[in-house]
Amino acid sequence: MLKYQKEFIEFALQQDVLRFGQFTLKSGRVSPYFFNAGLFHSGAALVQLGQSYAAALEATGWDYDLLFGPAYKGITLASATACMLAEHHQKTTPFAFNRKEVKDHGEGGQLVGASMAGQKVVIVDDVITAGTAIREVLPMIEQAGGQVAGILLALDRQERGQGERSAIQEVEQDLGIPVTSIIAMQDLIAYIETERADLKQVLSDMQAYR
Ligand code: OMP
Repeated sequence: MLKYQKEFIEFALQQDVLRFGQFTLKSGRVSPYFFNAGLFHSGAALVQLGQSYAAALEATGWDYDLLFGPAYKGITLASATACMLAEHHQKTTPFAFNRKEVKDHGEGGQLVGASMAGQKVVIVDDVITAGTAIREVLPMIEQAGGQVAGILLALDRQERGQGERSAIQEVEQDLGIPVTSIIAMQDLIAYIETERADLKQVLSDMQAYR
């Protein structure tokens, strides 16, 4: 595990973003942990979160032009990442996001921010479980003339998608889109195993769920 990954896990625990217990997911699965990126809700938290996303994106070496944040949570995630790419990596990265409701007055439309036409786009989102949310976003980018160059996540839950493979494998193999994340479930398990002797029950619940 890399230093920024360990720091990210500790930060998420400290902010209550990462919690252990019993949670029903969007997919209907009952999970022993939940990651709520909406609880990164201070300027200081967004700075740290943006730094972690920027570090994970830099580690990929992907060729991209623009970040896209799916409404609602992705909007702050993509903005924070763009800020930290500028601050720490000297990159003037444009970003765009969507509205959930189409605006029929003023500038109108569903997309806000930099134009995606002819651009290689990295989607910045919080979590992929079964892959439903991310699949809804892809047509929007294509219709705007963008080409999806990758998906950047905070957490890869490493769960089954629509079939036998993991949701991420499905996206990578079927859609040809690379996916990266700041941490994956295996990092969480490794962290608890090595750093948190006090969380024995959580560890066995996590291993059983995995
Ligand atoms: P899928 O659409 O099944 O990939 O689930 C992704 C979405 O589930 C995320 O965008 C969240 O809205 C939500 N989610 C979390 O935020 N954190 C979790 O730990 C798990 C989920 C989830 O419901 O699976």
